[in-house]
Amino acid sequence: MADIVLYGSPLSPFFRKAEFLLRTKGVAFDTENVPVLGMPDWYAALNPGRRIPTLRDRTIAEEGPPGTIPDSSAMCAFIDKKYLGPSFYPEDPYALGRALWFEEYADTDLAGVVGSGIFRPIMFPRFQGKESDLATAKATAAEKLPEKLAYLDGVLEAGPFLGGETLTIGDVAVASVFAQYALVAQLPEGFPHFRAFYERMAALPALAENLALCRKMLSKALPAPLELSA
Ligand SMILES: N[C@@H](CCC(=O)N[C@@H](CS)C(=O)NCC(=O)O)C(=O)O
Repeated sequence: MADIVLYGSPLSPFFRKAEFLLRTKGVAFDTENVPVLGMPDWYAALNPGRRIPTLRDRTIAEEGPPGTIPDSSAMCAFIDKKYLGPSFYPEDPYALGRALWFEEYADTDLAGVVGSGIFRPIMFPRFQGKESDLATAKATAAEKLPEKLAYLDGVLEAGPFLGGETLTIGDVAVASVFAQYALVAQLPEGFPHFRAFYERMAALPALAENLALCRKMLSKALPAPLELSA
């Protein structure tokens, strides 16, 4: 049994972000499946907002709320401080502030568009054997996504990562959230710096392993990513 448990689903971008840090640092962890649709009642005691993921450190407590951290940003900071290996939080104050800004931007602005506006309308009906709400997904892709990608593309003109030369928590968060789009839709035209960034991140084993599992989990409901610009 590993010291760390991640409750949630690999399909959650926030779970994916924490998983990326654990995998990169070589930390063994167990997962306990808590789906976003149909969360069990016991889970509310661990995560008062009833959101996934939640992390447990079994060295602190093996059950109940003690030992748990019910937010991905909080658990990533915990993982980074507790375990050796590459740090995702720059020492330099400005670089740290920028890294946390990109994490926040990913988890709120980008996740709102990509998760609520594209992944959910495509996948949630399919999980229940219904048709995707393609009209919502296409409208979001056409009207809301370009502004977000244009911003990130502009930042990435200056270097391979959002903060320049070094990979930070901001890059992990943006790639983890954008993966929600890439899992269900073909990559949009344009935004060459962002596209190169995403493809570089998606090739890293810590993300590639998650994506392979997610594709397998989605394959029955969605055999191939959709073309949203048609
Ligand atoms: N700030 C939280 C956000 C977590 C979150 O919103 N998770 C989504 C799934 S990806 C969720 O559980 N939503 C609950 C729902 O839609 O009912 C974190 O970073 O962990």
